[in-house]
Amino acid sequence: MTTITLAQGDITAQSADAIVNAANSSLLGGGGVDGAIHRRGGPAILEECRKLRASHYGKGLPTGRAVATTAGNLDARWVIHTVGPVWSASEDRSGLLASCYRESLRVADELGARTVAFPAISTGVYRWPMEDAARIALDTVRAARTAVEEVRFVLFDERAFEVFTRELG
Ligand code: AR6
Repeated sequence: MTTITLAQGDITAQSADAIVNAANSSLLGGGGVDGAIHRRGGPAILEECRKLRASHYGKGLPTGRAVATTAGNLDARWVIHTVGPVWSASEDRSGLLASCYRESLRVADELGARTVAFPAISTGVYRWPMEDAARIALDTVRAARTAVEEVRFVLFDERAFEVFTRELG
């Protein structure tokens, strides 16, 4: 039985077995959550990401997939990097957004993580509307078959926190 909890603030200040990063395919860093995780987590994370690029993910991590690295100096054992889809008004990419949550939980299960903190993937630089993103995130986690005991959504601002609170029902 997975419990879904909500928190407001900076995901890099959370304590969890795994913290999920809203990365891009390059795995080499960026802004938003990604920038914050690499800043606070330190260079060990980037070092492992570079190794992944040099081995299994030469072309980068595809959208909707997930892969784990060390969490460096974060208060977690692992960072699970996943690549959300860029929002499109003309194309329905919600399957890819759902896949980010499903694949991240699959990786979490492989690792034996019991608590996982997620940001609202794709709702920043990738412009996904918050209501829709919250619904997809919550529906996907509720439907997932996983041994993860707590899925914690860490929402950066008050509005995102309110939207998730409403959608959680
Ligand atoms: N903790 C929690 N949530 C945060 C934090 C934080 N420290 N910082 C931002 N958010 P984004 P995306 C919220 O842009 O849309 C990067 O450059 C933010 O308000 O981090 O998936 C990557 O390298 C928003 O609600 O991720 C990619 O290129 C949510 O986290 C690209 O951005 C996601 O915003 C990925 O874009």
